[in-house]
Amino acid sequence: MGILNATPDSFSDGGRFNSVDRALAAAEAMLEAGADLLDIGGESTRPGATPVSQDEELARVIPVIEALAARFDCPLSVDTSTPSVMTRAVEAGACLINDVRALTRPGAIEAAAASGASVCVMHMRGEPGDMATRTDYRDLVAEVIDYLAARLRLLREAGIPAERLLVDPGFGFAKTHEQNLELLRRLGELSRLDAPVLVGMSRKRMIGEATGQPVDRRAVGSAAAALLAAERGAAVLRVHDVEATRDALAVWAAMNSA
Ligand code: 9MG
Repeated sequence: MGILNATPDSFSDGGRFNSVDRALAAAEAMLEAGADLLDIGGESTRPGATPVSQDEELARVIPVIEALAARFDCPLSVDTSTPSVMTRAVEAGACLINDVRALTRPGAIEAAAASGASVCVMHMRGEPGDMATRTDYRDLVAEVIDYLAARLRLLREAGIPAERLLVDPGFGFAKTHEQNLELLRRLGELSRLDAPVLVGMSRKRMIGEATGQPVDRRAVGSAAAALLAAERGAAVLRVHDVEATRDALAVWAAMNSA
């Protein structure tokens, strides 16, 4: 899953991709590099990022999804927590709703269920602005699994079929560096949820802390983390650096088939 930010304040692309033409060019490059799916978001989840209004989010995301759907035959995902954006994005061509707030906003479950799209629910505590202070867990992995299991139950009860649901443990969301590493080490335990696991560690602080590299030099560390996640059963890898990730996975696949 290639990350396509339609946000002027995105921490890792510097806002270079906030026009439709630039989004198309970035999408083409990611697809050539081997992306199977593109995730388009109009609001940064980085702590301290400026919140955007619903109208602004729609204006950023919908033209990009429409243009991508017209140009490429590639599944599209919308990264949003806003019900109206979910509805409009699916009408425009998205087939997956990627919600870091796990459909907790009022009306989100109804919008997602009515859209017919698949849904990825992520574990987080609080909001990006306060999540750094909410890292006290008794058993991190057990609590992440319990939270995701409860969301899956609720969404199935709301009429979203199990085969349309994905889960994400939320690397970097209300987790310390050590907790992120524990989550990665124990990622295989999420198989208990019986849903495909999506992970996003690309260029995040946990990669910076492990490698000592600034955000624009984290491609190798991010690819290593993606490979470790894939080995532990992750089905979808949300990444900025598609080529580096594909190469890391190709080495693993070659070893497995030798
Ligand atoms: C939007 N976004 C930022 N980080 C993410 C992550 O780790 N997972 C998912 N599903 N979305 C994310």
